[in-house]
Amino acid sequence: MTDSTGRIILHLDMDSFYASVEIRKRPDLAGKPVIIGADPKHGKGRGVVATCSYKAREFGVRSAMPISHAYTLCPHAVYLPPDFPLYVHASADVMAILRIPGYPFEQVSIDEAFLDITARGSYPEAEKLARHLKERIRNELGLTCSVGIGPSKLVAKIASDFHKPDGLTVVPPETVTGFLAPLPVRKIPGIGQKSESELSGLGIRTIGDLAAINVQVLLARFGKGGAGLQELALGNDGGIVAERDGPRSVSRETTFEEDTDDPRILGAALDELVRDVHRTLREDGLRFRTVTVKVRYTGFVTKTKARSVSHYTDDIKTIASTGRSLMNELLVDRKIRLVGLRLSGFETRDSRQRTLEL
Ligand code: TTP
Ligand code: CA
Repeated sequence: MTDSTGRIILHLDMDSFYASVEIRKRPDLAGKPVIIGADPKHGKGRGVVATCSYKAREFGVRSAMPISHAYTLCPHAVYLPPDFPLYVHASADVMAILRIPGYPFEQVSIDEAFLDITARGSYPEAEKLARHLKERIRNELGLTCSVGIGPSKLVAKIASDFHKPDGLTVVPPETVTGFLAPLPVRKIPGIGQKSESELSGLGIRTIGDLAAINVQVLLARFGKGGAGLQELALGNDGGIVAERDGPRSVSRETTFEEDTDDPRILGAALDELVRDVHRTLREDGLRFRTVTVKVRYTGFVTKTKARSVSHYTDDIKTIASTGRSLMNELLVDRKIRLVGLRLSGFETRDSRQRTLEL
């Protein structure tokens, strides 16, 4: 693990991204509950919420919630289908503002990026830059974002989430421990529901609890990973900010109108996902090694299975046959609500270069 002393990392995350981009297009929606996702069909809709405006969040609506549930919480919201090309375009505009010569940059998702701004020299100077970036995004793009600044990617990311929307949270090194201590362990990226309940079983609820516990307890419970967990609680993730070589995965999923175990419907749905991910793969000039199939059964239990092929490829037949066989392995005596397909393990430019040189 590298020493994070002396680094200044900025993390920027757009506020209610898809919803904000839609509201920018239709200013009459400002201040209203706006929900982006599947068609709610008056409460009978079957897909999920992609995101929603902060007004809709006041009603309890959240990303990934079934759209039917969102409808019961907020029937009078404005429901819009996602317009991905519009969001990709808006994302590119944001990232163009963040790519500043001299500062290492890393886009993490459609609406999030890190900048290593150590070269600013001090936290007050870093804060000035953050204000400047927020202003440019507001004035030039008509969008708001939340920014966190800290000595590691981890602290910066937790800080950007601390005040949302339109927040700015600066956590200089000497304040890291105090900042993290009261937060629930769930705030650490990578700690999900499962780890949270395991930690809770050890009496660990806050990041401060996790930082303070005897590391032997963590080692006994989590093996070698236990020490890493405690490092995270201290704000050290060792990660550097480095531009990634394109997207890390391409995925699509589809929710059925009615839960089904009909092999023809399942097969046709998978075929369509295969064509869809393959098109994106070709458009982006990517070659993959790993195929993952996700199946959500009646009752929302979700399982995934992944398989890697021996060579990088962009062959549609490989996607189709690997996808089919993974889906067959996931078929049990239960109806299926959703099928998803993901390609990952993309060839980097470096490895492509090496292949060409051989
Ligand atoms: P997030 O940054 O997680 O959420 P957000 O930008 O909508 O809201 P916040 O202000 O809390 O950051 O995700 C970015 C976009 O990714 C989001 O606008 C829509 C999409 N998304 C989904 O499609 N499904 C999901 O489950 C999540 C979490 C996000
Ligand atoms: Ca966001």
